[in-house]
Amino acid sequence: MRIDIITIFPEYFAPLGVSLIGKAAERGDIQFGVHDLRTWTHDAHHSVDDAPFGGGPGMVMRPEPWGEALDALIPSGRPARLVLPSPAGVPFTQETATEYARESHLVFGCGRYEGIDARVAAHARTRMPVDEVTIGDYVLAGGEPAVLVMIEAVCRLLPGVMGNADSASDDSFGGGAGPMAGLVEGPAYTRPRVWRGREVPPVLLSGDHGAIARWRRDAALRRTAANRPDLVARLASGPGETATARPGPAAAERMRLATQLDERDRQVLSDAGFPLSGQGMAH
Ligand code: JAH
Repeated sequence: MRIDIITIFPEYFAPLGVSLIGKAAERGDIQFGVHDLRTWTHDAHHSVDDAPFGGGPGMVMRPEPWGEALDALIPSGRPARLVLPSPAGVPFTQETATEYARESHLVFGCGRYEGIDARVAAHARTRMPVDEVTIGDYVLAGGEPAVLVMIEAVCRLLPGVMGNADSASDDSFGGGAGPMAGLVEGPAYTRPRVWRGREVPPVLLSGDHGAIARWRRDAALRRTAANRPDLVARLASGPGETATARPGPAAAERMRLATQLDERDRQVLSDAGFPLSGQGMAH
């Protein structure tokens, strides 16, 4: 996979040389290009921003350097996706990461100030897919940390990048169609069996794989109920119950998740303070 990054702070991306992603880059499994946007300025001050039309606070990134950068980095006729982090974007999720991991060329554009002149994304959309994405509901000073986050989430899914090939597939949100789909991970334990008077749950030492799987699912359900009521709402409701702006894959996903809740799951959730209405459910 090739990944290009356009930023006014190239030094911000030094961490891409570290750890498993750094090793993958050394092997050539990922090719990174980190580019200073000021390369494509022509004035003496290498200016990248200007005052907003219509007034208001702050500055906006000028379109001309962005246009030249994208022209230089994205060959026409070869597939590439442009990703622009923005607090106004669509949520970047594990599903987005799996889609990006299938791409051959990702280009990340890091905005600063009040964002990039909107004509840059509009023009780029005539050439390639362009995603404006958010990694969460908070405002950063620029897109750089969001790009590091997305690169980590995508690259750990590439074949051969992670040390353990199957640990990428069944962790929190990674379960896809697996038994833990829609749940966060439960707690994990290692040696010693007793630490500061605290024992590892005995079922994990029992060798009873069925009992261990059921215990882990109960623990995951309880932790999801405590920490992520939004995820429990998706698990517990069928496709007809949650209002959405427009019908889409979300409805089918909720149906699949809802039908995966068995009677024991419903009891665990009920005990955790989520009485399930039964509305629109099979039982
Ligand atoms: C802030 C350009 N979803 C996190 C996120 C992503 C990008 C930005 N903020 C938050 C941002 C200022 C300028 C992008």
